[in-house]
Amino acid sequence: MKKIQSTCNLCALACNIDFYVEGEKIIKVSPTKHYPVNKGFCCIKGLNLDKQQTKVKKSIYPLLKDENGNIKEISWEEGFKVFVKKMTDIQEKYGKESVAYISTGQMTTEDMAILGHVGRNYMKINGDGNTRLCMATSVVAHKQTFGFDAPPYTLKDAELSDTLIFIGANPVIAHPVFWGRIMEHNKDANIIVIDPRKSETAMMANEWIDINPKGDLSLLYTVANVLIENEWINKNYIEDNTEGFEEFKEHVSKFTLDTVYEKTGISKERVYNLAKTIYEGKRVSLWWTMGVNQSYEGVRTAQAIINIALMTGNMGKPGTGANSLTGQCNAMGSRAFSNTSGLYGGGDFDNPIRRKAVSEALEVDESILATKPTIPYNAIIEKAIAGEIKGLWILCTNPRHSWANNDEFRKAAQNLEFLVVQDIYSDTHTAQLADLFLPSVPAIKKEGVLINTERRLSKVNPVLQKEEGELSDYEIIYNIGKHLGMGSLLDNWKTPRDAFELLKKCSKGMPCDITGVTYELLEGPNKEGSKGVQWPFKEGDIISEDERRLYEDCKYYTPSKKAKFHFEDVRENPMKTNEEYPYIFNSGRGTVGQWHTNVRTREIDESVKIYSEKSYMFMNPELAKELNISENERVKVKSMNGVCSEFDVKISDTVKKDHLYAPIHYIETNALTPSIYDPYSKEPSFKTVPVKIMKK
Ligand SMILES: Nc1nc2c(c(=O)[nH]1)N[C@H]1C(S)=C(S)[C@@H](COP(=O)(O)OP(=O)(O)OC[C@H]3O[C@@H](n4cnc5c(=O)[nH]c(N)nc54)[C@H](O)[C@@H]3O)O[C@H]1N2
Ligand SMILES: Nc1nc2c(c(=O)[nH]1)N[C@H]1C(S)=C(S)[C@@H](COP(=O)(O)OP(=O)(O)OC[C@H]3O[C@@H](n4cnc5c(=O)[nH]c(N)nc54)[C@H](O)[C@@H]3O)O[C@H]1N2
Ligand code: SF4
Ligand SMILES: [Mo]
Repeated sequence: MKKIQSTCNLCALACNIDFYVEGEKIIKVSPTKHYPVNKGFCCIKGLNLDKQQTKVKKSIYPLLKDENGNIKEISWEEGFKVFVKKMTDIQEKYGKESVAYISTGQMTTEDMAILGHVGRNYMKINGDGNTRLCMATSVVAHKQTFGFDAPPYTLKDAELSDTLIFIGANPVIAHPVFWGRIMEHNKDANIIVIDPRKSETAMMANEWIDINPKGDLSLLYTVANVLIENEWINKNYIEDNTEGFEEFKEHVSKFTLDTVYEKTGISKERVYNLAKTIYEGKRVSLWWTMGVNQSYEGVRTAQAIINIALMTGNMGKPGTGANSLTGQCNAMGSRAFSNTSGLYGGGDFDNPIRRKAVSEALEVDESILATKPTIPYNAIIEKAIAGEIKGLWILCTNPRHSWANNDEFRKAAQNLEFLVVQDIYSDTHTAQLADLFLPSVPAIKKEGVLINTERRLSKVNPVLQKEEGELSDYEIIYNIGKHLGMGSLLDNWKTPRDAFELLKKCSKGMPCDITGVTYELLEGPNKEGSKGVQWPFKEGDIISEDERRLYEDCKYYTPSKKAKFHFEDVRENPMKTNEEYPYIFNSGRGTVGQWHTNVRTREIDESVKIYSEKSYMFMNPELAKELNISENERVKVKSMNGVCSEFDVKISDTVKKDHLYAPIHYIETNALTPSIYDPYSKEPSFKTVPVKIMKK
């Protein structure tokens, strides 16, 4: 029996799992004991990583839809030819940018890199990721404030904090192993949760701050003002390591305790106490996720969190930080190495120094490199609806379900001349719309690197061998490149290992320098096995500690080396409740055992047994009484975007009287969410939708 250590490719913790394999059968799955992230624990999703393509029928060969809608299996060779013919015909007829792709934070770094090379560099097309729905806000916030998309923390910081503040984050459900570490190693910490809903994490916390939806920016500015007025700030840190504080101080002076209740629903005493708690904490860490990022003012809200950490000196020290938790296993890989919003390794497409460095690393002429950032996800969908984009390639994401106002994706697909979906399942809502379906093997048969939420690189190793005819994402994309005629442009890209070596070279001298990381290091240099490696890790660096944080030297990546305070006036919610649409519909993760569009997790028996088959939403008992709605009654919910969806009602006091909460794992949820985005990050404002309820 062989033991193969690999990485869970679901959530952003990227736990390591040991697979015991006999022949071509996985006999046992157990969380890796020595791996610093999960130390012998994992959640039900990781434990069932072997259950992919087991219950649900898999395809090995491409599927092509003919004019009559009939689907037939074709050979790979034919599949590549059809792809290339259709996409190049469209480009010739309507221009290069009439084709685009949408990818993911769930493929390996090497997959994303070669996709960026084929799509962005060679085809000269736009290509965004589902990370736009998720981390785009944090990316922009980090870039503007720190000068680079570099989150400061290591996960251990949560164990070392005496005060942990979670803002719009529900790690009990979304990052369960991380939460487990806090419960095991930091029981006495003061844990505060800011969430309009009594989430599972709020239930476990010392204090639940039951904020009005999107009251966060007003709350955070008021807290900042109280900290300043009481001189509860770290003047030395501010002076030495930041810029823009005086302007920020002036800005927040308008946010007084007298008006905070009406803006946030939190009393002035509680807001004062929150500021005092931050002041009194010795090691304060602030953690945020989608309750912050998915907002029409997400970037400024994320920066308001960072500002509090900066002004109190809670940065770069154990147990501190303004810490954005990522969602998908490789969101960090896509951020630094996908060639979508910046060059490989970071840096703008128009930065001549970076262009030279990257073209030398890739051994290509500078003219090959993409010249501008991609247009964002929403623009790709809008252009498809408008008929400007005619060919679309979707990889490892399920937008017919997960995109905001998701019927818009159906409309977009309808208008396309050619939709290609590359997935491990051919029956997803998106794959069902495809003209050409390209089946990839799941990660259990793939090789590559994932970068987790604390910037830790770890390796996905093939636990099972591919069957005859099966291809990995890397091989599919590589072959498309070959059939497109890339020729010698693919010479340095033959395998994932080749791609990784190129990315290392591109990262040289950048904040995310990984020149010292090798596949061998990630496979485990000693008997114990791999512990992963956090970036930066330069050539010649040695691993002395399992956990490393950034900004310990107080040097940021801006030209002045100082972090910059960013702030702005609080915006009105572009979609406010009114008499006709009086309730706020919130959405997010439902259970630990369900993953996003529930494509992969439907294969986990233990999870299927406990979750509801039908879409449901939580409703407060008082509202249920007022509307005369009983438990499990199916009701219609209509949103301001004009769409109607149905949900079973689960009566629960975890939601406030005029709020509703629905898990995202059902396609009904995103039928209701609006096409509203943060102006800087273009991340959808998923979480607050005015709706009305109609009895059936
Ligand atoms: N089991 C499971 N785990 C997952 C995933 C999954 O699908 N299933 N997905 C992964 C991914 S990709 C991601 S991005 C993460 C997401 O992880 P989280 O962001 O922690 O999860 P969500 O449930 O989307 O949202 C968190 C909380 O934001 C709150 N919220 C809504 N509006 C507001 C607001 O205005 N202000 C504040 N302060 N809070 C608000 C919601 O009530 C919710 O409790 O989870 C990852 N982990
Ligand atoms: N209302 C609302 N909507 C949301 C959110 C919310 O909080 N509220 N959250 C948003 C967030 S944060 C996210 S990240 C998105 C997630 O949304 P999606 O990315 O659409 O969700 P997934 O179900 O993870 O889809 C991944 C797809 O990739 C396939 N896949 C898995 N492994 C592989 C592989 O190795 N190769 C290939 N080619 N395919 C593979 C799976 O079968 C699945 O079809 O949803 C967003 N939508
Ligand atoms: S906590 Fe996340 S990374 Fe760990 S096993 Fe569960 S889904 Fe996988
Ligand atoms: Mo996400």
